[in-house]
Amino acid sequence: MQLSKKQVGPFISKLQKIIDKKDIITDQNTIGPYLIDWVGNFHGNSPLMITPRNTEQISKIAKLCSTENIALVPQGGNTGSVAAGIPDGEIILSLRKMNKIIETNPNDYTITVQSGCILSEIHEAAKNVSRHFPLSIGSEGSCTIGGNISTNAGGISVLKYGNMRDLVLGIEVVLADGRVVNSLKRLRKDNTGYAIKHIFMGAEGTLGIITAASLRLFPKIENKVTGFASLKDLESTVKLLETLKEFAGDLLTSYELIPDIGLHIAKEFGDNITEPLSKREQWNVIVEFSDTKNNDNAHDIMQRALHRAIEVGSVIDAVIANSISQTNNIWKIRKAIVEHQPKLGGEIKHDVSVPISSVPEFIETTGNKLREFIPDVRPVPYGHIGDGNIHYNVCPPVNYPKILFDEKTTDIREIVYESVNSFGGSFAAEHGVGIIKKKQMIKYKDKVELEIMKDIKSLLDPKNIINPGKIL
Ligand code: 2HG
Ligand code: ZN
Repeated sequence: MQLSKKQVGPFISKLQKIIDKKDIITDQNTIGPYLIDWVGNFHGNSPLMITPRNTEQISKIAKLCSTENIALVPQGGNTGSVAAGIPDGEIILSLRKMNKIIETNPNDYTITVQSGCILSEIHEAAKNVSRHFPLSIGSEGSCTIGGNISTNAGGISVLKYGNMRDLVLGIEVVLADGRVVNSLKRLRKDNTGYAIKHIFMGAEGTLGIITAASLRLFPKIENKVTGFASLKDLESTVKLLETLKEFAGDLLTSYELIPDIGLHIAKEFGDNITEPLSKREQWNVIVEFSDTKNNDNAHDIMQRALHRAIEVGSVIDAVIANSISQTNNIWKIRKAIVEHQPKLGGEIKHDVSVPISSVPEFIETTGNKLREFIPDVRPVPYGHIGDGNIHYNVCPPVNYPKILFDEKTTDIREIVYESVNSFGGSFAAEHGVGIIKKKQMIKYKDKVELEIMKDIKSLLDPKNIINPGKIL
């Protein structure tokens, strides 16, 4: 399955009949960065990286690998956090050079792209035709759309626009035997049996290599309004969300939880961040409205909604940014938490979701259980509370020995995931399963669903050559 040292040379000769020499890389220094996942926890190895430029080449490569029984790992921008794109001796098939915008159709509100396109480039291409592509995630400057689709990425706009899955109209995929699923249709309605495209979304590259996709576009956003509110208690996050939905409906795009420890991280380690409110409270949210009209409407509605929330007592204090620098400052807090959290002496990540109304109780209960296990442990639950997806990351108590904390990782994970499960939640909300969460897959995934997944995998990839060892 993996390429032995002896096999590398003859295999390269065969590859050279399909792709250019310069798209075949064996230099370990060049391959190095593609062997480490974004979190830095997982170090893989690979004798070879190839960077094909079109679907036809990928189809021939898959066929060759299938015949020769050689496994490959598709990789996009390598920004994932569950090591789904990291090889363990397999070849890396990088999609980076498949980066063309194939066509934009503003009248149909669609864009068709190759899978190696960087997300922010798709944002720009949409803007250029007065449209909006809404997937918004921290790594948008380097992640690729193929990876976004393969992991069914989420981010800060799911509340309004849905997950990546909801933004894909059509897809082109190369299967393990080299066949190409050509379903790049730009249709919003297509009831022709099973929705095959959906099995490749969230499959983390285990069922085929996504080579292109047709995506939904939306009207261009002309005005964004960002607010920051401190809340009476955790329960009030749900109440404020209700008020905002009632006042603003579809204008509400993001609703992100920021705990006081998040503000502490941002202030302590972030780049010149000012706290938006004069008094730091335990629970806070960032609220964003986006409007297709450039007038005061969104701002006025946010002001009225926040006033109402203060009147009913769910919000203690709030501010609406009135300049770009104030807006940036608020979002810098959010980014600083992601970046600087490990500086609290380590961090154990949990990307989980529970029903929105259960989020407060889930956060409280899980915190209590963790504190029973390690007194003064520091949970940092933050993120996409508007859709029930919390990054329930856990940091050690102040001055706690790192080795001791690392030793407790398995127990901490167990506490968090058991708690998630007891609330009917998911142990993998938006980052996927990869290698990191395979144990939880066996423990928590519905048994029959798991069987069907295995059946689909062996149907589409009987020799187990595409991203073996991931998810299942
Ligand atoms: C985010 O929401 C990312 O910024 C990363 O999903 C979250 O792992 C994390 O802490
Ligand atoms: Zn997230």
